[in-house]
Amino acid sequence: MCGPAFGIRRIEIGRRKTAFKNCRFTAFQGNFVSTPKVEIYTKMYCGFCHRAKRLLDEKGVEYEEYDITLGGPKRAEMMDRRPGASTVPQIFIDDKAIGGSDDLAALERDGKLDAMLGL
Ligand SMILES: N[C@@H](CCC(=O)N[C@@H](CS)C(=O)NCC(=O)O)C(=O)O
Repeated sequence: MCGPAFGIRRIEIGRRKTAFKNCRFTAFQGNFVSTPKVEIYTKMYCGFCHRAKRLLDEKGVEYEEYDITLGGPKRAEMMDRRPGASTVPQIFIDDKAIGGSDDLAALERDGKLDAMLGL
């Protein structure tokens, strides 16, 4: 959850100093606005992963990609965040589990994705 907090991160918005936690900031017309944090767990040679990333790229959204082709701690982290997940990609927006490529596409089809991405 991205929201005001004390002592985490301090940034000036207009004349107001506000602290936020778990937020990403983007400069916009001289001010900073918060943008959702998008994360995607992927594997090499995964068509569904490419499809999900293409949609995010088309929207001009920045995201953190974690390649778990070889397993490792990031795979364990993904399983922690989405217990029972058996496929990649697994996508998170502001720490909320979205699901995979089909789920992302469904949000887009239903006209809900842009708002979730802060667009
Ligand atoms: N419906 C899922 C399908 C995802 C899927 O089948 N991904 C394949 C890779 S492209 C997968 O994870 N297979 C199992 C594995 O690689 O362990 C989605 O839209 O994300």
